[in-house]
Amino acid sequence: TPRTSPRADEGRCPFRDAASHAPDTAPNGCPVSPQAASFDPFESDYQLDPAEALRWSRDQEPVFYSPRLGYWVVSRYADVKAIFRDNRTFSPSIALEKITPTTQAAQDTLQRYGYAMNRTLVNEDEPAHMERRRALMKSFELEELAHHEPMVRRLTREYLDRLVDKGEADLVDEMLWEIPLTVALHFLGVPEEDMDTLREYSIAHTVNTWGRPSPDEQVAVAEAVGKFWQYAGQVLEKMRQDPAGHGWMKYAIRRQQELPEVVTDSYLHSMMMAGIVAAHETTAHATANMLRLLLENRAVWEDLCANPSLIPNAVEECLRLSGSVAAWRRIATTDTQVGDVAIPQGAKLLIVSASANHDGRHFENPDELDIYRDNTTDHLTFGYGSHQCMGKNLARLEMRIFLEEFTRRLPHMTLVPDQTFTFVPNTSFRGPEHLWVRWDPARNPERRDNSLREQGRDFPLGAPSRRDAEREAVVTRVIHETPDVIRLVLEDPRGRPLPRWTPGAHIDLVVGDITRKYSLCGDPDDEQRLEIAIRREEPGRGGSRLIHDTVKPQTRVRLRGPRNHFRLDETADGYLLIAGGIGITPIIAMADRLKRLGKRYAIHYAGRSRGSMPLLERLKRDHGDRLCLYPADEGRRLDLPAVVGGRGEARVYACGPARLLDALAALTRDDADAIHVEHFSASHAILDPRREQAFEVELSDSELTVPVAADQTVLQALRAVGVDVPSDCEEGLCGTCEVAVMAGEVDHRDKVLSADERAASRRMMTCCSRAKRGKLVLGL
Ligand code: FMN
Repeated sequence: TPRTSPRADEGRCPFRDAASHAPDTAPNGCPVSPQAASFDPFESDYQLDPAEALRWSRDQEPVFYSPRLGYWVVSRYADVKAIFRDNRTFSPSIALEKITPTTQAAQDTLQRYGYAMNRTLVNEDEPAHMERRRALMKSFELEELAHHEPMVRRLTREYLDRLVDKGEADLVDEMLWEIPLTVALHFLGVPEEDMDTLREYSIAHTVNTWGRPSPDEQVAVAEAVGKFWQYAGQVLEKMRQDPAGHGWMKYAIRRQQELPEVVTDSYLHSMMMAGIVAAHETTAHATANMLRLLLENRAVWEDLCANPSLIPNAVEECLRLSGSVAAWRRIATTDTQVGDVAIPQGAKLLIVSASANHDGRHFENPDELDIYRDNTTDHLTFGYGSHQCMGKNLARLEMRIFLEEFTRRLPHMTLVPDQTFTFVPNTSFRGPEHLWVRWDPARNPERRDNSLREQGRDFPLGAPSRRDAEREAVVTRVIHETPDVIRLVLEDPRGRPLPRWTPGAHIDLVVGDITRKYSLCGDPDDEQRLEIAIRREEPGRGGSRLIHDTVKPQTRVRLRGPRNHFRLDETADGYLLIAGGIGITPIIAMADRLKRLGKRYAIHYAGRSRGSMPLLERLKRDHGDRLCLYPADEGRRLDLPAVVGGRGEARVYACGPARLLDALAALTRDDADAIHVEHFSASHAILDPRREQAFEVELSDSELTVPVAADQTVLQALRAVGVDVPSDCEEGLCGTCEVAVMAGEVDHRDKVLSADERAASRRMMTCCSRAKRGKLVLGL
């Protein structure tokens, strides 16, 4: 049950003392901190860089009440995603409400135009939303989107033809608005005319809904919005007379004839207006942000010019780091909780995806542009869950083609230095109003080779696969730690920096056809090299044997990551680190970090014999006074109950064989929050079709029933019907593929959930867990 005011009740409110002088109190009774009181999304900090403007919040107060806005602001990845996922507790009905209340004069103006913007897909509750979404989804499927590709290509070439010999251009004015707008109109089936007027209308719609216009501006904005509304109505009427032919709106008109109570008149009119904006402004902004970011990171730009296959992942990484949709809105339908904070019914929430996308709790090196990042598609720029952006794959298609054409035809393009970027002030949509670039036309590659203009390549539609994000590395050293453990030192083949990482992180090592995870055990701040230690598992699946047998100094390998599912919480005072055998790899990195932070910690390290325990010499050298060793052949056994029983307030981090970790879980059942473990394998998570039964999962939001065959995981079954659930390890170890369980009995096979969480059965890992019997109902 939600608590009424947990922070105040439990003394956890960080501003409680200072707050006795705080002028404001949040609706849950908690005092408002000074930073929260001064937060203003219409000021330039947030406008220039929303993620940076909320860094303090991610670190200190991830959910806060903003008295200036009258909204709760949510800034961390897990919280933003959880809110997106639960569209019943957090209704989207306010998504298009005017964030600045309208003056009477503006209301009168809108009324004169008969403005009646109503429900559209973005601000509609269930069950109506899914019913409509399903009825209208077809045009967004990949096969349908493929029809737009030649047009996007042709338009991009034509616009570039006009520019290439000029040497300087404002890409926003000269290209980045018009192409997405033309594509949007084509997609909708609207005649391609009045482009300038539509651009003006769209900006007015943004300011009207998400901006803070002054009372005078409000009337002018209302005029433009009113005209936009009428325009949308007229176009719709024209289309109704001839609803045959291509285009989403025509399709919707035809669907209305079949499903009149699902696709209503008011709905069509609202969708027409919202669709014109949604389909182009976001893409125009996102492309401008992307080109700016890449040109500011020249080495990355050059990588893309040299290797266009990196483009799909680069687009995704730019959407993460500098997306065009910064924040979205929800309203609480009941008393609830976000993170630790009580949220009363009726509370309005501004969920800032731009901040979530920079959250180091989810993305390693969150502020760095890393086009090899393998979980970059986890970004929340397209939202998440059943309201996720329908046009996301059209946006991807356009952005990839833009980037591919620019890197091929104008690889020498640079940003005009010292330009000031300006933004239309609003909470949610973000892109520079102008983007000036320049280049020397004499150096245009197509002057030497005319065929270059035509050489564009296409990419598969949809999200990039994790394979697109593999980075090349070279093994520079192979060190024999013990008879069956080798330590590898990996470097970038061109001497470029490798990503930094946090203790507990691992990489995926790709050698030939196999991919295996290995924890990083070197120095996290060393950008020149990564280190991993690999134990040869003689009876294993063959991956570690292949690595031991084939990898030598100078061997080229590929890497994905780093990623971290075993994060060290640095806020505690004391730590108990427990490792068995090769499980020392993430633990040594944690010990290094705790030493650097000056924290209290002890390492308990068990193994068969000293000679079989990797990294022992370094541990003795760097952590000798904190180290307790338990080599079994010397008769020294780790007395887990005694060590864990005497931990006091210390946090426990453990990695090692399953029996060690299972014993630890049994000992600490009542304090699961203080125990953090990482398993290296989950043999029971591997599907054995001979022993399994088929069952069904019902998806409560989508009202779909999906059969799961005996030889299929839930994750595979969901993907087969187009339900996109992110995943990583697919062995029940990392927790990425978790979904909410609304009903049914789960046979949990993962290593992520605690005993209590299993018993409660509110969540499950779709990569391995199944139904015990009957059907499962999932919150998807
Ligand atoms: N195995 C190691 O030898 N060293 C490691 O540092 C290591 N780290 C891992 C980190 C994670 C997050 C996971 C899931 C597994 C880790 N493993 C590690 C296990 C390997 O990924 C792999 O399962 C093992 O080498 C056996 O592979 P094989 O059965 O193909 O031989």
